[in-house]
Amino acid sequence: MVHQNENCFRLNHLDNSWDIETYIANGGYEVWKKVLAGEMSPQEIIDEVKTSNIRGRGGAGFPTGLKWSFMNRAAPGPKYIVCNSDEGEPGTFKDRDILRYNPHALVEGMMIAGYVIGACAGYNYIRGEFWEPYQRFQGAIDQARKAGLLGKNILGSGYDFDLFTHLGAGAYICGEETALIESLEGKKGQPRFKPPFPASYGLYGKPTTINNTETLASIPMILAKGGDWFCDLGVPNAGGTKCYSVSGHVNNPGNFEVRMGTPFKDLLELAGGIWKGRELKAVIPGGASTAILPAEKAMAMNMDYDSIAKAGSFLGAGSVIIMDDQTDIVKVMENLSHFYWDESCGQCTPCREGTGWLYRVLKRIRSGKGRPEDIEALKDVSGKIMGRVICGLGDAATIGLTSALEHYEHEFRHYIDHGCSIYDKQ
Ligand code: L3W
Ligand code: SF4
Repeated sequence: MVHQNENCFRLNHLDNSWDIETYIANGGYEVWKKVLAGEMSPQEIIDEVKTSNIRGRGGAGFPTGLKWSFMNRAAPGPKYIVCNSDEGEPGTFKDRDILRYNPHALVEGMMIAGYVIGACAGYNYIRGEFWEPYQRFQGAIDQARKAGLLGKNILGSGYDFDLFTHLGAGAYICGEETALIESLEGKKGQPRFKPPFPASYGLYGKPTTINNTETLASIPMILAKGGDWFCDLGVPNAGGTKCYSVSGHVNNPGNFEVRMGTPFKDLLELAGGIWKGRELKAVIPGGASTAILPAEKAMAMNMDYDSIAKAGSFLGAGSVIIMDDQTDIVKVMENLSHFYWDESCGQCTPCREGTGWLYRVLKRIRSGKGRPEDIEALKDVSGKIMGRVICGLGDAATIGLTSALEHYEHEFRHYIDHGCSIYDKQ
C-alpha cells in the first residue's frame, strides 16, 4: 500500500481546509504557540529540522537545517525569511495546491523559520498567474493577524513579526532565488553572482533565508511530530514525504504526496497509468530542467534523490512528466528549447545567444529542413552553455536536450534523413 497525504496535503480532503478554524482544529499553530512560550529554542528547532533530514523542495535539495544554521540570529540589523512560491518550472504545480489547500501550514512554517533566524519580516513571492492561491495565502495571513498570531507583540510574547505577499509578473527566471530577491526589491529580475549566497547578502543586502513553499509548509508537522518521525518516512539520504506533480500521458494527472523513496511504478499507478492503453516511452522525473529517462530506467527507479541520480537524472522539484510510446521526442525538445530561449534573462552571452541557437536548429530539424551537421551543432552549442553561465537556467536549457540526444539520437537523425518524425507515414 502506498501511504499518501501525511504532511502538506493532510487536510486537503476537508471542507474549507484553508480556513484557520479547520487548521486549528487539526493541531495548527500549536507549535508556534510553544515557540513563542519559549518551550523550543531556535537551536533546538534547527537541530530538530536537521534530524528530520528534510532537503529543499524547490529543486536543488539543499539540507534545510544546514541552510538555517548559516544565519547568525544574534547579529545586529534586519534579517529576512523569504518563501519561493514562484512555481514556474514546466511540469511543476505542487506549491500551487499547498497555497490553495493548506496556506496556514506555510504561514506557520514561515513564522517559525523567521523566529529561528531572527527575522523582522517575511515575504512570500507568489507566481503572478496564481490568483486563487494568492488569495488563499493572503486570506490566511489576514486570519492569523486577526487571531493575534502575527504582528506586534504576538500573543503577549513581546515578539514582533509580520508577513507580506508579493505577486510576480510572469518571468520564470524570478524563481531563481537571487533574481527573486532583485524582483522583490523592485528591480528587473536578473540572477546575481553566487557567492555571496543570500545567507550573507540577500534581500536589501541583508542576511536572508530563502526556502521553497513545500519546505516551509513541512516545518510545523516536523516540529509537532518530531524530526525522527519525518526522517523515518523517507530514505537515508532524504527524509519525509514529497509532493509530486504528475502530468502528461496519464489517465489521472495531478499532485500526489507520497513518501520519499516510493517506487516510480507506484506513483505511475496512482496517476492512473498510461492513457489510451499505450505503453510508457520516457519520463522527465524532476521538471523540464532534469534529464529525460527511457521507460526501462524509470520503471526500475524509486522517487528519491539517489535512486533517480543512479538512473541518470535528478529529483528536482518533483515534477514528473510522462510520455507515451507515440511521443515525438524531437517535438518535445523543440518545445522546451523555445521555453528556455523565451525565458532567458539575457545577461550571459552563452545563455542569451545559445538558447536561441538551440531553438532555431531544433525548429529547422522539425520543419524537415535539418542538415546532417545539425546534431553536432546542438551538442557543440550545449557544451558552450553548460557551466559558463551565471544561473541554472542556462545549464537547464542543455540538460534535457543532451539526455534526449543520448537516448533518442536516432529520432533526430530520422527527421534529418526523411524530413519527418519516426511516427509519420512516409
Ligand atoms: C550558503 C553555501 N548557502 C548553496 C544555498 C543556495 C540555495 C540552495 C541551493 O537552484 C535548482 C536548479 C534548477 N552557503 C551555499 C548556500 N546554498 N551553497 O542552497 O543552491 P543551488 O545553487 O544548488 O540551487 P538553486 O540556485 O536554488 C535550484 C532546479 O532546481 N529545478 C527546478 C526548479 C524549479 C522550481 C519551481 O518551479 N518551483 O523551483 C529542477 O531541477 O534547475 O538547479 O538556496 O543559496 N555555501
Ligand atoms: Fe540570465 Fe541565462 Fe545567465 Fe541565468 S544563465 S543569468 S537566465 S542569461
